[in-house]
Amino acid sequence: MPHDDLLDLARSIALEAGALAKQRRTEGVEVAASKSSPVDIVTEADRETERLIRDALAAARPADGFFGEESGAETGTSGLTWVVDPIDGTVNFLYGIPHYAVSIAVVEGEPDPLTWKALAAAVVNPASGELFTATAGGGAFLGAEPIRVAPAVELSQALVSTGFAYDSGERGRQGSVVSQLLPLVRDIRRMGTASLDLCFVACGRANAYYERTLSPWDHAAGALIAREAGATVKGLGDAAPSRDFILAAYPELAVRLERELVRLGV
Ligand code: LIP
Repeated sequence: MPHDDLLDLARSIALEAGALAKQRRTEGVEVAASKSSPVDIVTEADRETERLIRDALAAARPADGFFGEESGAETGTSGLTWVVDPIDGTVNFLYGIPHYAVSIAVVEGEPDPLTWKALAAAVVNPASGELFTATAGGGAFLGAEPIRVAPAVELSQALVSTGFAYDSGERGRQGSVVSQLLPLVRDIRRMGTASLDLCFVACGRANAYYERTLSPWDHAAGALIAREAGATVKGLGDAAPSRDFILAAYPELAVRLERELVRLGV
């Protein structure tokens, strides 16, 4: 299939980086610094894992660009950029909650989620050993098994995942929206790792996921995996997913959920 070479590289590096993150978790994790707010933290393992990924990609594909959470962006000359969250779900990782991921995607075009075309993606949860992958037009997989979104359900029967910003003011506003959504759906899940939230929609472990204020590296890989599994993955209206908003769900449910969220003031 097209892009299998890119997928093989993403997969192998994600597994190697995941093994490093898991090792560092067993050795003990401490906060190295805070970023946008006192609760937006980075650990030394985040930085070390991104260095491993960045060095491996530079060795294998030196002409490609890089766009990572911890070490920033570097433009390449190949037209391809690797979008990397070395440890997505950093707070889960810090607390020893076994639900965090290495997320690696390669995109074509400018490294802008509003315009890029994702070509290949790998998301690995080192704690569970689960590896989600996809290529554009090649389908989505959990390990070697093809995955598909859950069939359409009524909004009242939908298990909906979401997440919250690191900014306390924005969290208050997001809490108001989710408290109004809660009685309208089956239930809410807040798992703490956007890339896995998107992969869970892809394999039917949740009916829908939405969030605001994500960074590009949080959703670059998971969005391709969910889309290749049959989900609608979108922003508000006709927009592509971005920091402003992302929603992933079975197509008919995506329409109903977005309409309700807009009514609730998302
Ligand atoms: C996290 C996302 C999560 C969101 C958190 C945070 P990080 O990314 O995966 O969905 O709710 O606020 O943004 O910071 O762990 O890479």
